[in-house]
This record gives sequence, C-alpha cells and structure tokens, in this order.
Amino acid sequence: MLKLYFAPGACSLSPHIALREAGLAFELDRVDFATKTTAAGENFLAVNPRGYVPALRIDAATVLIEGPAIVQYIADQNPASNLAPANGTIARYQLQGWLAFLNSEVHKPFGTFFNPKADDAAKANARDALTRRFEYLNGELTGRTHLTGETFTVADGYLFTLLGWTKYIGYDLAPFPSLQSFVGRVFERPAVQAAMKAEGLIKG
Ligand SMILES: N[C@@H](CCC(=O)N[C@@H](CS)C(=O)NCC(=O)O)C(=O)O
Repeated sequence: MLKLYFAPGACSLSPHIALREAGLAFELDRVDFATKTTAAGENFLAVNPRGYVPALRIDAATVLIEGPAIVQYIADQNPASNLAPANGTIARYQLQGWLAFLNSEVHKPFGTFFNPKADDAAKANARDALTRRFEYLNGELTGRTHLTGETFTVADGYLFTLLGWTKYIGYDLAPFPSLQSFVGRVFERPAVQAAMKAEGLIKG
C-alpha cells in the first residue's frame, strides 16, 4: 500500500489531499523533524536523505520525493479523477508550470518565516515577495474558479496548502478577495476536509 510521510499542516498536506481526491488506498506515517524518525519507527533520513516531507513510499524499494512529482504520480494512478491533464498534452505542461511556480516562487518565501535564523530584513523581503505573488494569483483567479480553469487539479491542492500558512505568519489575505474565495471553495471539498481532519488541523 502507498505510504505518505507527512507532518501536520506542512506541504505534505498537498499530496495528502491528492491521495484522497484520487480515492487511492494509502497509509500515513508522521515524521518527527527533531529526531528524523517516523511514528512507525523508521529512520526518515533513510526514506528521504533530503530530510523533508513529503515522501511517498510506492513499494519496499521505491520512494518518490518532491511534492510536484508526487502529486502528478498520484493523479496518474486514477486518471478518471481528473486531477491532472493527460501526459504529453500541452495542458499537462501548463500544470507542471503551475506546480513549478508554486514550488519555487510561493512555497520558498514562506520558508523564511519558519526559519528561526531568519532576521527581520529577510522576513520583510519574503513578505514583499509573497505580496507580489498574491497580487498576481489574485488576478489569475478573478474570473475563473481554479488555477487551470474550472476544474480542481493537484495544483489547486498545493496552492490551498500554501495559502493556509498565511494564518501562521500573520498575513491577512483580505486585500486578495479572489484568493480568499478560492480558499473557501477548496475547503468545501470533502477530500480536503478529510485530509485536514486526519492531520488534526480541523476538528472531526
Ligand atoms: N522541495 C521540497 C520542499 C519540501 C519542504 O519544504 N518540506 C518542509 C515542510 S513544508 C519540511 O519538511 N521541512 C522540515 C525540514 O526540512 O527539516 C518539495 O517541494 O517537496
């Protein structure tokens, strides 16, 4: 069975949502970053030598790492769930473009706020970077319901996960009404609520 290595509320929520949206059977194993061990007793550095979540165990010998790759693998296990356009189509490359943008331009600036060594100047720069990206994303999501159009894809689960971190860093999304309504729309999805409940992020 697939196993997702995760930490509550971390970027691993994105593949967690994708697994539930795809209706796949999977188990969860929580990673303790301080000890780099998992709840099931595995040495996490042997699972992912990079030391971070998410990681997806596919079988005894195979672990997939890096969120954008993992969510596409999940989507491809159940094409009928329409979580990603078919491989080889221009729409698939566009989805990969969104995942790359979210990974490098939105995810990364958040990392500064969770880095205890980051000083106030670094945090101010990261906040400015997020603001630029939010302005752009707010424009993109004005007039359409999801990043790639009118259907939910793994890129939307990733953006939802990232936007959820604004409450941890005291960033008010009120100036970005289309982003706020996107968060509300994605939150309504049963798979999203199930994933958040399983991670203890909302009450069950
Ligand atoms: N490039 C990786 C980044 C993953 C990442 O930043 N993971 C964070 C949580 S959101 C993490 O595990 N941090 C703990 C650590 O690095 O010790 C990906 O996109 O999958």
